[in-house]
Amino acid sequence: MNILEGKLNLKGNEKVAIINGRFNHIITDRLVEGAKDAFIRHGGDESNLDLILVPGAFEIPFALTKAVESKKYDAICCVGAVIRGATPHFDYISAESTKGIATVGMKSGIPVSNGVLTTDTIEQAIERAGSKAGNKGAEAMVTIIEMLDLYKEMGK
Ligand code: INI
Repeated sequence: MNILEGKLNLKGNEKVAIINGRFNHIITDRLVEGAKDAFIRHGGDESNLDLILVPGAFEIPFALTKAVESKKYDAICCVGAVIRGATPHFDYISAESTKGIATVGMKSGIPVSNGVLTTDTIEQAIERAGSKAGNKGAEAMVTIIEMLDLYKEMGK
């Protein structure tokens, strides 16, 4: 059986963007740090890493569309933090962000990952931004690194 599975090595010439929804920036700054650290640790060159900042998770799919259209990037990692409040706003923002990233990502032809946290509490977000439950920004970066290599193996 031939197994196709991406490895976690970058060559150093890959152009990658992180798109960060700044809302809840105390959390999202940590996700960006995690993503950047993972990029460099896996062989990426920091000068090939762009950080695109948008106001909140809702705006991520719009910036993602522009970033894909620019054809500047080999892969794009999205991060943000949507934390439940007292109103239904959380449901609208998290649904639109998730759906938008998936829709644009699927049509993009390049690896796109979703590192947007959707949590009930700020404590849950902190746990996922570099403490008890790891760093979802780093995980989202590792995901696009693996997918980049898989696409190569698949003959992209
Ligand atoms: N944006 C977030 O990224 N996280 C949130 O928790 C959040 N809440 O709770 O309101 C949030 N709202 C802003 C939203 O993303 C848009 O920037 C805003 O609606 C303007 O379009």
